[in-house]
Amino acid sequence: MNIPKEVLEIAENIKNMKIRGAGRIARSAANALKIASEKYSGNALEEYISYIKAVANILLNTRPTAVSLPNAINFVISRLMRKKNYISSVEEARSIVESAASEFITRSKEALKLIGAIGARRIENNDTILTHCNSSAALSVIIKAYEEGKDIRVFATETRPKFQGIITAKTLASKGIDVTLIPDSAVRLIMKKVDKVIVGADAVAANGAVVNKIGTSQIALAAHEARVRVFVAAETYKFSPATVTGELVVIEEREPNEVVSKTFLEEHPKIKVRNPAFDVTPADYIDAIITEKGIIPPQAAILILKEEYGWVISDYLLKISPSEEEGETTK
Ligand code: RI2
Repeated sequence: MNIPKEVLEIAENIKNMKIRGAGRIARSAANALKIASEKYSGNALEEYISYIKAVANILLNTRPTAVSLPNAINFVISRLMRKKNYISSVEEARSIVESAASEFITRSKEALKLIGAIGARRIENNDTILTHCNSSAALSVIIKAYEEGKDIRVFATETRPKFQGIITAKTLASKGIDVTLIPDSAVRLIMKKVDKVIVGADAVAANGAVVNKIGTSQIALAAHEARVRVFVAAETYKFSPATVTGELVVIEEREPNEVVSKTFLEEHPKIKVRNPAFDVTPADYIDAIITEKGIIPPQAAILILKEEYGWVISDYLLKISPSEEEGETTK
């Protein structure tokens, strides 16, 4: 069964960052599964399941860091696999996949709104906020606070090398919010004027560490030094169940030509260029994580993981320490 071209296009656009932002990546992946399911033309159940799993694998291999991507795919695939023994037709399987994908997309959009409403309560009149990169979750908080009538100012970092901060600045300006774009290197100087830092997340680990756009940890360090509070806005599907068993989040390293031109690289073959896309901010430098379920201290990330992914975590734990009973059955 061929993979539909629309699905391959979504995968390619996630890879080349035409589709970007952890939440949007997750919704696009769910949508790609839905499209793949709708376009399946066969009528063999086992073949349909292998086809959907193949599509899931293509999507999983696009970008490694944002855990929202595997969580979104798991949300859909796990529903299919749990009911696998009770369904007998492709039609039933398709309806499970397609409704799970739609449910994920709806929940994700609702989560963004809730984060805005919950997070905005922490913004005070006259606050000056600093944000980094382009996070829909962080923007939801800032925009909601403004819509509630709070007089706020925002500093948006450019976010080299891909300048997503420009999207943030344009979005805020279009809403009428007072926004100033600054180079990433100006953060420590500007921090003196900042009341709160609000950023998004690509992954939240079980120990409360936050993986977000490269530069976030430097910002958190500067905020810590200046006693400025740091808030992370993140939907619960950005929490990483694999980290419960000590797995580390893979930090994506992108092409050097995002940092300097291809010509520069050719002309200076002795200059090495690195382009890590994310960094890790330890829980100690984060005051709170704003989720759609409420605001938590980063140290409580494990509670969210237990609540949202209890069953996934037990699967991981079983894999690393098979029970005696299981050990015997594999002999
Ligand atoms: P939302 C982005 O990654 C940024 O790191 C941003 O903070 C994070 O995803 C979360 O974005 P990239 O795709 O889901 O630009 O809040 O590499 O929109």
